[in-house]
Amino acid sequence: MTDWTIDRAVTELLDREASRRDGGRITEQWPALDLATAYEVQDALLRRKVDSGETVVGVKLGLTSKAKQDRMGIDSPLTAWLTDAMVLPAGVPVPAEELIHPRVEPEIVFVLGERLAGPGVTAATALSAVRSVYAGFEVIDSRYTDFSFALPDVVADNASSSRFVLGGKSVSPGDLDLALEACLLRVGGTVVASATGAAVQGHPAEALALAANALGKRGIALEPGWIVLTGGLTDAVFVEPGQEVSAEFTTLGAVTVTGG
Ligand code: 0L1
Ligand code: MG
Repeated sequence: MTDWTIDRAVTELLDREASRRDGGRITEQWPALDLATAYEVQDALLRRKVDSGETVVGVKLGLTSKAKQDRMGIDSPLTAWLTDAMVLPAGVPVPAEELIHPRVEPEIVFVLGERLAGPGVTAATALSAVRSVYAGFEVIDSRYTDFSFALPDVVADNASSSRFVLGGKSVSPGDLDLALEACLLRVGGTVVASATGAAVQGHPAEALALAANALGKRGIALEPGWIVLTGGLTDAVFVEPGQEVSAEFTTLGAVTVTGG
């Protein structure tokens, strides 16, 4: 018999976020926390954020690339929520004083022009719903010590979501080959990693289809105007105070974040 509930898990994770405190895996204390229940925790956590004034602006995928899956030791992609409070305006440093142990990762980002509802969404239908494509950085900040978690833990924790920033250039999806779109990740001017869009499920539109179909199973559609982060192309990197981390894409241009 456990005294853990969905409500208690939400309270614990939100308290860790607010007090900048990491902690152990919830699954250590609540081994019966399965994936379906973890998504219920994630949705309940979103409801608390919405009740406190935040607005849903889209969804993110996580663990869609081998680089991320190998680093985290989990080979299943996942979905989570994006809210307006997670938007980091271009040029604003990562707010380290509000976060626990932020890392940043480059991503290909979609903005939808049309509604997308699974099941049965293919990469081709998914791409036809995309209005524009951006380069982006996600700032992740796990509420677990050392980013150490099992799949239900990270799903419950809204996939380590914290902030995200979009590059300044909007590209129509028909104007680039997203599988071949290359990204160079630089920390303080030194290239530390590189990838192409194919790193994300073979093509970022496959990731978008995956999100539409996974959310469709829960009766949720992706709405026009929503932002979709398709998942880290490379492993995430720490960003030191004052340090610049940039991702330079072939067609999408460059996006930069600075450590706060
Ligand atoms: O984009 C991503 O793959 C983020 C995954 C979230 C889990 C994590 O790396 O903390
Ligand atoms: Mg990410």
